[in-house]
Amino acid sequence: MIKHEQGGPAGLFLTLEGPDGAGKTTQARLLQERLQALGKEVLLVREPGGTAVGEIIRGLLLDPRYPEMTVACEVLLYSAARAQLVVEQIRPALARGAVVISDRYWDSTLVYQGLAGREDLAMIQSINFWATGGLAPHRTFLLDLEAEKGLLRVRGAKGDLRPAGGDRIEQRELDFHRRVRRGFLELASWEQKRICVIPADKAAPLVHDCIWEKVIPLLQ
Ligand code: Z5A
Repeated sequence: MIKHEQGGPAGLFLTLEGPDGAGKTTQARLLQERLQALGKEVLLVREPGGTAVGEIIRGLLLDPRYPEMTVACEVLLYSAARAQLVVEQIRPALARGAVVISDRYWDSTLVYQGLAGREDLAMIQSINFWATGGLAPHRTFLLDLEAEKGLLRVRGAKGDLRPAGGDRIEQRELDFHRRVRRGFLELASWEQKRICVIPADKAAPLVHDCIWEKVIPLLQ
């Protein structure tokens, strides 16, 4: 795995990862509220996006009009948005001593484009190391949920798992989303110290409790 500098100088860098619909955005907000209630400065960002340049790249990446986009092109665009986010938002916040919560980070590229997308993993690691200056999260919470359940959450309760509608990535086949789930678990097995696997198939407040239990020691 990437050899990296961890978390930056003063703050705490946390990331949330997992398949589509695992509840990352919900958990990021709950964690932000809990930390703010303790008086912590919290920066919540999402990937791709979080900067003016990054939001434009996000629009391009998710646009269903470009089904021809290659996986290599995706790697470069996600990493470009990340490079901008790290310099503009994440590093300054960490330097102030803030807690940074990122809704997805480089593990998503390693999994969606590498392990599930079958693009060169070592190359993705090198590009990301370069793009971020080697800035790794202190802790990553992997929300683990079966692909079918996550897609049902995202696509509504109609029980329809067919890849119609949704953004360019949501439209991919169920088999791809199953590889995403397996890919995240594989990554977690390689980096057990950094990546905590959180079962996400329970009510949101219960999932939050599991995450919070692991955050408390990091605040001390
Ligand atoms: N992508 C990539 O390929 N490579 C990369 O490097 C990066 C990203 C950074 C980002 O789109 C897409 O880009 C993503 C991966 C790819 N793939 N897709 N599509 P996005 O940001 O729009 O989507 P996302 O990050 O996958 O988020 P999401 O699918 O919208 O879901 P989520 O953030 O994990 O979940 P949520 O928004 O919190 O909740 C989804 C629904 O489930 C919502 O109705 C909630 O109320 C409900 N929910 C949440 N928690 C629960 C629990 N515990 N129980 C029941 N229902 C729940």
